[in-house]
Amino acid sequence: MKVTFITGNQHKVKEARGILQQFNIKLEHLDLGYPELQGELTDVARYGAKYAAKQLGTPVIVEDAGLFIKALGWFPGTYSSYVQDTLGNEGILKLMNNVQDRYAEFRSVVGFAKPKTEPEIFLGVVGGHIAHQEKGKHGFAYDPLFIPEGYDLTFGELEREKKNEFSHRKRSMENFAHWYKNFIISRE
Ligand code: ITT
Repeated sequence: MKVTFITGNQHKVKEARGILQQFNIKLEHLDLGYPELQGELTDVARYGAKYAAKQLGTPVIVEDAGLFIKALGWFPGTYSSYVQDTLGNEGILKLMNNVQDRYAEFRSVVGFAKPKTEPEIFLGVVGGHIAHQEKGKHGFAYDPLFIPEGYDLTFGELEREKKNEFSHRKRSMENFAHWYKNFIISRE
């Protein structure tokens, strides 16, 4: 059983492969590029999956993710890519200077589409806190800032296998995998 993952982010591919292999789903990777709307993660994933499936003529998944910080009105949220490339983690830490409520969520939405049907979407969320400084060399982007609930370490300090046990991506990909298995079986 396999599926094609459209993304420009190699870190996501490595994480998703680790997660989906537990469901015996082989992930093929293609950096096709797709127009990313500015909007809700679900809309971006829906549109991206539909667009890529049409272009390729095969079923695909895409995934849109972001870091949502409560005290900042859930910023950077859907602006996570732009903010990572401009303010970066140092900029986020400055915005969080003297902020007591450091609650944040990583959210992930997987979009699955076939060329001729409407897309399906699958959500995953993990709660946690923004650290007072960057920590750790694992993971990517916002990982050194994010301390998942129940832990004293950031995602940046966790090995990929550990992050993969309970991350936002684990949860969205797992939701997708359960659905996909039933979907494939129901067509056999
Ligand atoms: P795509 O090609 O799949 O869109 P992307 O890197 O642009 O890859 P997103 O738009 O989904 O990915 O992510 C928005 C930002 O959040 C971007 O800067 C990512 O690097 C970052 N991000 C996404 N998932 C993350 C994770 O698990 N840990 C840390 N940062 C993450």
